[in-house]
Amino acid sequence: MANDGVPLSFHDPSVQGQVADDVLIPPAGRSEVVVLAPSGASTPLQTGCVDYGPLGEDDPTRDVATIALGTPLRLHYMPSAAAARPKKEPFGDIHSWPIAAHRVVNFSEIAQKGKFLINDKSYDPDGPAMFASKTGTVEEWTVSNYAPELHAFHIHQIHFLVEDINGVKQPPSMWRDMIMLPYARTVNGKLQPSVMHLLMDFRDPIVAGTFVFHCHILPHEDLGMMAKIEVEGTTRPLPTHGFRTGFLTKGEPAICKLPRTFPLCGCNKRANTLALAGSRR
Ligand SMILES: [Cu+2]
Repeated sequence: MANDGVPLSFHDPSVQGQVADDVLIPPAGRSEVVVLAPSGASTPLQTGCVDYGPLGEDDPTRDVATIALGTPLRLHYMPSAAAARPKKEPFGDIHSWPIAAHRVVNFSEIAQKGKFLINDKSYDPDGPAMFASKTGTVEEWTVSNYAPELHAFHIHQIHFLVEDINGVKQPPSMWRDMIMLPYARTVNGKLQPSVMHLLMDFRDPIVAGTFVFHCHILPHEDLGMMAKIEVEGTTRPLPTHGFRTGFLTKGEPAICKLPRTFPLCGCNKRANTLALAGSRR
């Protein structure tokens, strides 16, 4: 039904869901699914074998839980069809927006030295942001993996639409904030990085400040595979003081008075929300 908190119908309401026997969930990814009850008395929920590449760790199939059927639950409440109807992409079709910037993001590593890099740089918490972007815009990022193992691209604050992976066009339901980067392969003695194109959605006025994008395989992140992005809001106040109000229409400049008034941690979206809730009292 949904991935990373975004319903499959977010872009196209006619998409009501997908039927699948298994779902690839990256580290820190989220999927919402309805499971048909298994027929047996108890059934294992398994994490399947994932090929992490020649340099990656083995990740074999194993049970993570056992599902045992009990007495059928009687559902006392189900939302109405109208209430359950998913909201459509609030800023309109992302494809209809101009691309404000094209950026290249290369994941690589120097395995012998234990270095994990983005654009040949190791994360420096005191260093400048790698990219400067603007609230109210859409950017296209070309993200490549030059390492012979999987990495997991994640960005705080926003979602992105995956356009293609290694040249294969992706469905319009591919809104994520987590995506596995296929590992690089060596073909005829030449390293071939994986490549994907992402439409990065900075249109929400609440998206502003300095935050990070990184590999969500945590040892990689901790060894440097992380970078900062600084998203500049505008100082013009929101039309109303509400949170997630005044959605932008196409061409309207982004408006947010919040970006620099709160500590710029990686999760200032939540900090902003809490601060707004507090200010209403
Ligand atoms: Cu990684």
